[in-house]
Amino acid sequence: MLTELIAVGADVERNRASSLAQRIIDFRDADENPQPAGAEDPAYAAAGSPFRTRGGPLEATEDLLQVLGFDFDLFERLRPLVTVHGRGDGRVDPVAAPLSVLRVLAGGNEQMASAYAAAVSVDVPDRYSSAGLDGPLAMVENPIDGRILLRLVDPTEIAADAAPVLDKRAK
Ligand SMILES: [Ca+2]
Repeated sequence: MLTELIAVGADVERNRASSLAQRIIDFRDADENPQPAGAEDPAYAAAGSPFRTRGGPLEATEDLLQVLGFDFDLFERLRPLVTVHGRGDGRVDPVAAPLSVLRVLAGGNEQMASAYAAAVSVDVPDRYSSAGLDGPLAMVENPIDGRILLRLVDPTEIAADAAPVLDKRAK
């Protein structure tokens, strides 16, 4: 899903997006075993990068710039979509995310993507913010294997009286 976000959100060719996604995972995970198309410290050294993998969560969106292969142009395209919070949870900003990105994150479910797009344009952000979330799209790290997952948080999980537009969504 992270690959999809990079590919669609930043308009990056899919193989490159997959590699970048794997490098983000390697940047964060504690091991030194690179993903198939990822990069651990030896690759950073070989590429002449001044940075090394963190072995921990991203602390700021700008940390993406330390990941091998990310440049400022790519960062600028991704920044509106991804925010990084104190404990390493990145969340897609649904207000900034275009429908094409929402569609990807909804697993191709056009109806769900449209419902979320409509929801964030109404008053749902207040509900998420009162629940400590920035929006319905949460990027979370699987604590077991460190994989980064994206999931949609159903507004009805947060407030029983979600925006009327969401009532139209098929259950
Ligand atoms: Ca690794």
